[in-house]
Amino acid sequence: MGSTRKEPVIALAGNPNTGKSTLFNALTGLRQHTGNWPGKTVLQTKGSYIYKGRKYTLVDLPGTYSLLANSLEEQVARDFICFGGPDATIVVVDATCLERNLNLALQITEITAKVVVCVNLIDEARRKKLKIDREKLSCLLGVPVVTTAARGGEGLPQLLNLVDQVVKGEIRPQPRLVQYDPEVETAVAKLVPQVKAVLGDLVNARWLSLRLLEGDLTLIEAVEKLTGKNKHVPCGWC
Ligand SMILES: Nc1nc2c(ncn2[C@@H]2O[C@H](COP(=O)(O)OP(=O)(O)OP(=O)(O)O)[C@@H](O)[C@H]2O)c(=O)[nH]1
Ligand SMILES: [Mg+2]
Repeated sequence: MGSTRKEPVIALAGNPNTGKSTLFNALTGLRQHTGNWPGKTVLQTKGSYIYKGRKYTLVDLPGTYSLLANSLEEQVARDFICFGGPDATIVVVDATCLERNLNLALQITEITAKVVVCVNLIDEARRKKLKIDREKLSCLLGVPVVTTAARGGEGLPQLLNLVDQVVKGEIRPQPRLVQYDPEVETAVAKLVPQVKAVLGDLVNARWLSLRLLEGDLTLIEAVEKLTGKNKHVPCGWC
């Protein structure tokens, strides 16, 4: 994939109600605008922030529990992460129900390694006497993890610093990928070279192979557009 844009684009993903918009507002302030995702009735919110003299664009994705494209929102979030070429993706998870939230985090790290996990609502977790072992979580996921309380601004400088480092390649996350049953892995191993032959680096070949095995029709459609005349899927950014 890779991007030639001067201004890095950061996607903000996460389950509903995890504080994505609170974080988005805290980072972008008044520098934001809304519209619809092209051809969809789903609201699109984009904004920008400056970090170390560099302008970053932030895209607040719809809250989703998965990226399996069961709803318009899931499709929008998936297509942006998959085809929109964000320079990094922040996955906002709820510190008070981490396990449920990590499902989406794992799905996203299957698509892209350029991920920072933001464990938000850490103040709520503290109140409930829950302790988050940030380093262990980071080690288990293979991506940087930061704890935040977006409503009070706690942890935001650390988050911006990690995002900046991932964008610049100073941190190269190495997500621990889910290993599936041998039958699935054998099929994936056969498909990956064929996907790469057609799409090159445009899409993560392992992830796409898994989805093709599932028979995900929305994705086949998206890939057809990608390989079509314009080699481009409207991602809302362009
Ligand atoms: N205590 C606490 N509350 C927070 C924090 N971040 C967000 N909230 C609250 O959590 C609620 C949901 O926040 P939103 O920012 O709307 O969540 P969202 O992820 O954008 O939700 P969707 O757009 O529906 O997916 C709001 O009432 C926020 O004020 C935080 O760090 N601590
Ligand atoms: Mg929101």
